[in-house]
Amino acid sequence: MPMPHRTFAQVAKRRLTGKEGRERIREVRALLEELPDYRNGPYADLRKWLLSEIEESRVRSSAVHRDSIAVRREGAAQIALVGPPNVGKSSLLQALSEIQIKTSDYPFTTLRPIPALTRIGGVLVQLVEIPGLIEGANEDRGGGRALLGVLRSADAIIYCVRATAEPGELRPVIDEVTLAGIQKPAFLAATRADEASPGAVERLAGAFPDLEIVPVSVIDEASLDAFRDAAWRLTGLIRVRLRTAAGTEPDPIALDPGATVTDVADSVHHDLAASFSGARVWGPSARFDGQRVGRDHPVEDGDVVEILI
Ligand SMILES: Nc1nc2c(ncn2[C@@H]2O[C@H](COP(=O)(O)OP(=O)(O)OP(=O)(O)O)[C@@H](O)[C@H]2O)c(=O)[nH]1
Ligand SMILES: [Mg+2]
Repeated sequence: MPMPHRTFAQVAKRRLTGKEGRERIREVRALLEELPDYRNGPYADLRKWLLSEIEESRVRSSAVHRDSIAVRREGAAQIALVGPPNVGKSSLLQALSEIQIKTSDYPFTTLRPIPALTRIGGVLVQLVEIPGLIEGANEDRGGGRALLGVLRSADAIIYCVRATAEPGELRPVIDEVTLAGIQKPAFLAATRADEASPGAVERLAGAFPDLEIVPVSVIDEASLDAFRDAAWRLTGLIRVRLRTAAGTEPDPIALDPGATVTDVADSVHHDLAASFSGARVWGPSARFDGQRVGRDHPVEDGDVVEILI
């Protein structure tokens, strides 16, 4: 006695739920094997439906493949800038880096993610403008899935909205990111702050109590510095400078928190990490200037380290 066709349809749907691509096709094939081989009637309809599922899964997976966008990682961390159109994301990237990007007073000037390297306290960090993330992105509206994919691989997110905006303008963006299950360190940049009337930033802060608000304007250098500092804090990285016979290196090394002097030596050269005998340390992790430490001594943000061979 075969399973009643209605039960079979229910079981089939349950078994296909949440499966995509090759896995879905394999499951469909297994179901086809189990299906009674009638030429007509409800079982034949089920067969037709399952066969069409194979074809549709194929089309969907090739579409997902084509639509994914890879942004080549550069620098110590990758931070995505996301927000409604026309809030000044490209202008910010321009003000913070060397690149020339198209900006304009129209929405959707930027159509693809644009990376730009910015130097924060001597360390290069990659900022990526994510254009046009709109309501329905999770259903791929506006090519949203690929954009969410870029956000997913970033280390942190900066939400951007005009300081004068109604909070409702940013809400759909945050909702789509949340719906996609993406959770990253984040803050909210209140952009074009020079246009804002007093109280505007406080209003945004009230609407988004969970996010630190950083007001920023491309014509206010001090606000750009504060933006850089906040972006650096999002990375969670620490900065350590090397001291050599020639003096202290101007550009720091970026390391994960918890790094030791061995990691510092390793960033200079793998061989050095294998052979060095210890280090001298100045700064927050040292009990006194020039303290002699062993290979496993943990460094802290702001340390200066001399590797001893
Ligand atoms: N007053 C003022 N205007 C700004 C500021 N930043 C950007 N703008 C203006 O805002 C408009 C939009 O800037 P874009 O940088 O293109 O904005 P976007 O968010 O990249 O826009 P899309 O890529 O089109 O979504 C332009 O006319 C800029 O000149 C700012 O800090 N102050
Ligand atoms: Mg833009």
